[in-house]
Amino acid sequence: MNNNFLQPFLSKGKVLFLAYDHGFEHGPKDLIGKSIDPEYILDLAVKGGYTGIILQKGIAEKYYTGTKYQKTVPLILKINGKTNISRTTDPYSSINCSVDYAKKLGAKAVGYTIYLGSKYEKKMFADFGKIQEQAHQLKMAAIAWIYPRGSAVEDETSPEITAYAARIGLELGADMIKIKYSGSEETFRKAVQSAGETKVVLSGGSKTGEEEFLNIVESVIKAGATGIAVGRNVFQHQAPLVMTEKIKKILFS
Ligand code: FBP
Repeated sequence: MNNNFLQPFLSKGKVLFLAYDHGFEHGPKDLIGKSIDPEYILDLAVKGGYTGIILQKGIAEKYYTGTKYQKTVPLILKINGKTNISRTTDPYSSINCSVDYAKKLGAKAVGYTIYLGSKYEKKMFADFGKIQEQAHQLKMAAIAWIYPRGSAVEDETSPEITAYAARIGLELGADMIKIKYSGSEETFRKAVQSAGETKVVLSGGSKTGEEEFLNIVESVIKAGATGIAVGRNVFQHQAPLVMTEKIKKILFS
């Protein structure tokens, strides 16, 4: 069964997502300068030509739904979240929004994080199983953030575990997965192959040097990724729109 649920996010067959759930996941310390203001980020998404924005429920309700932004940038509603205050070795990120409500807020996709290898992975697989079916019934895409993490995981970004994460995405029926960089174009290609018909996007990661980040973007696109979801490497950059243009040049040319 093939579907077209990712269509609203595609531009020339690629996606460029602006991730903005860091206030929840990491706290306001990540939201340097103007990026503390959700409107500033939504303006950046519009001006930068992002093909999707990732928000938690409260920000969508107060700044996105029914506004000019809703007409311009499609929403991926992140429906689970956890903080980094309770630093448990085996993470679980609880659901705080239903798929139904995400649809009401205008989302075209829902996002859900699975911590592969956590002792709670079975609960996350069960959650995502239901979420994926509900999303498809409502003609929305189901996007899985798949981050290997927990006491059983020695190296969260090893080539083997990254390819395994990608395969889990395919087998769970995710339309798209968001995974971390595995260290090289060759190993990322293996992950893309493992994901089969499930589309793969890079999860940006913490702020690095500009050239280093652009090299990673280039390598994942060459490896067959559909695009990237970026947060800190753009909104913590001194010139976010300039950085956005550099990323777009790699992605869309
Ligand atoms: P970045 O591009 O800033 O890394 O954002 C991607 C993202 O997945 C966010 O959606 C999320 O807040 C964060 O990374 C979680 O990263 P981690 O759990 O590794 O701290």
